[in-house]
Amino acid sequence: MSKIKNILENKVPCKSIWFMRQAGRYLPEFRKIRLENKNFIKLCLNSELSSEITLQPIKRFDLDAAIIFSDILMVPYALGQDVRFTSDHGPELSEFNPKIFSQNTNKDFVKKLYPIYKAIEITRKKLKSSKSLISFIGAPWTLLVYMFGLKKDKELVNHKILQKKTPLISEIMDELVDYLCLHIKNQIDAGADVVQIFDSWAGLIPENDIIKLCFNPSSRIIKFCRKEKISSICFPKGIKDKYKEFNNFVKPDGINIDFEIDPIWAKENLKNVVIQGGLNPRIFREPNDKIFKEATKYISTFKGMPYVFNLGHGLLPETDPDKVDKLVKFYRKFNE
Ligand code: 1CP
Repeated sequence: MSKIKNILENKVPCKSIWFMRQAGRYLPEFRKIRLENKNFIKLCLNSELSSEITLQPIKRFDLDAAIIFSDILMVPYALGQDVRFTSDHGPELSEFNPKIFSQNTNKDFVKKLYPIYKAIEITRKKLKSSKSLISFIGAPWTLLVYMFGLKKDKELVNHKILQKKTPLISEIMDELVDYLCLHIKNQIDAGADVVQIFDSWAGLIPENDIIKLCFNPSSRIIKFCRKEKISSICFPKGIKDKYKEFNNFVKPDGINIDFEIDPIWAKENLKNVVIQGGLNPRIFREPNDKIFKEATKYISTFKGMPYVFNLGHGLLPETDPDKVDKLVKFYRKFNE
């Protein structure tokens, strides 16, 4: 059993480290492949290259988990929306069409995503059994933000648009949960041993809607994982002290805290769950001693507990890989 699955399943205080968004943008070896593969969706659907990119950070830093190289927006793509990645504006999706959405079938959905499952299969064969292979999905709300174009820059579009679209959003959300569970199951069957659920835009949800748009759909997904004996980690980024209510309501195996959450508060308030992450990825802009000092805060707060060392959001594109390497070495030495 992989170290991280063991921590999640058996709540053992075992040392482990990986980073969100570890495979990609900041690595020169990724950028080289990316330069030769201008179409990002096609790159995600190239199983051999996806596997190679997944393993790049493992080769460099010998981390305890690999996260499969793919994207949360592969699901809207598989459900019939055009998805384009532009370097200046982030992802751009064609307008949501309810008619196209309703014509989707499980069979077509799985067929379109099959190269991801193949990439997982290839990668699992190349990874040591002690290393976890993490699969992921975007949480329904975060996917809907992209699918319906609900976000302009860092803010939610105005409440009127959201309210007008709410009945359709609720309807789509229910169906989306079913597709996401299917995608989780297929990734696990292909060889992944954990699923992480990224709700990167949970912090944008108006207070009155958080149960409907975040807690309920996440809870349905976690119930599915529990029924299928799949280890899960939720990341409801930006919901501040509602992390506690989220954890009590959704009950995932693991919860990734974001960098706004005080680790001591997390230790006191997030019970019956494995805590992961927290360190601000912006810390890599600082000199090494400051990085180590900040990392020590998390390591010592969660000492003796089943904690997975990670960040409070993904590695930023401008991160210096050498600093990541130094932090991994510091973490290993600290825990010797
Ligand atoms: O232009 C490029 O080279 C593409 C950059 C890129 C990469 C490397 C995108 C576009 N996605 C990815 C891979 C990716 N995305 C992974 C696998 C690699 C890894 O984690 O190691 C994962 C897990 C994601 C998840 C993802 N995609 C999230 C959730 C996590 C988060 O950072 O909040 C979100 C919101 C997306 C959407 C997305 N995909 C890509 C972009 C530019 C965006 C918008 C958000 C962003 O700027 O990251």
